[in-house]
Amino acid sequence: MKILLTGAAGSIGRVLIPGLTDRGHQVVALDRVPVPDGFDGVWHTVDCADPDAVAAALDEQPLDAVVHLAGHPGEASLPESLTSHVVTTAALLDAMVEQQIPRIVYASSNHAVGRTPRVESLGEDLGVLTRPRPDTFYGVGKVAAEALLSLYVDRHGLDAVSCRIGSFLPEPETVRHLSTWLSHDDCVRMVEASLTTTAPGYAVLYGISANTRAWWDLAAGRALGYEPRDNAEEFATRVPDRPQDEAEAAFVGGPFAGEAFYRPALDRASV
Ligand code: 15L
Repeated sequence: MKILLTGAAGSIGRVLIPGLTDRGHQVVALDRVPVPDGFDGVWHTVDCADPDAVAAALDEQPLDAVVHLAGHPGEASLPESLTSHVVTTAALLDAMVEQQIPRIVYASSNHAVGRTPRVESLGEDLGVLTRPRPDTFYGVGKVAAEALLSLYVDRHGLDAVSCRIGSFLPEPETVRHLSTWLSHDDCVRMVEASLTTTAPGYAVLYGISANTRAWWDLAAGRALGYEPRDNAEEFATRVPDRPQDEAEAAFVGGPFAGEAFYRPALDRASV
């Protein structure tokens, strides 16, 4: 497949570009930062929040799909979060409709449901039908971007898969990560399955590895062909206990659900 990948310079992009290329896909990179030294493919330096620039970049080559990773990976004000996650997704979707690009795989986040108390899901992993329950304005942005994808699927017949990614890291570093970890190799498997599964319409999956202590249900991902092979448990003896582990297990979003992340939605000039 020929795939346009946004957020190419980010941590997930830097893993997916070689990972998808090794699996025979042709990746066109897009990021707002200039092409890094040594990159030898096609790179568009574009801010995804600029609809004209996005449309022009997508128009430069025929594409089979978009993988949308671009967006600030942490908490910000509500307007910043909406621009980073919703406006960028809208710019891509409008260009995809115009240019008849049929599929998008979206890097959503576990923080779309991060305020779900762990106690409610004990004994039963959280499924994709649970209500959106963001833990931050970041999570609100992800929920809203997922809603926008669903609208474009219904209106225009696109295929869209929202991958609610857990903790994408080379290896788990905290006790929470033993539940939420997504390995680099499993991330490539997840995105490839989302790109190639037959006619998903609008679908959601949890982007985690096959962790023994998983909090989220992998059934929806498996139904789309995502078969994770790694397990955070292999690293458990290397993960130190920390005083905040218990608090981080209260809500599935971990620290993002805590009071340290409470802030006003809007920045005011007078404050
Ligand atoms: C995410 O979605 C964030 O981008 C990342 O910073 C981590 O907080 C991760 O989730 C996580 O939940 O560990």
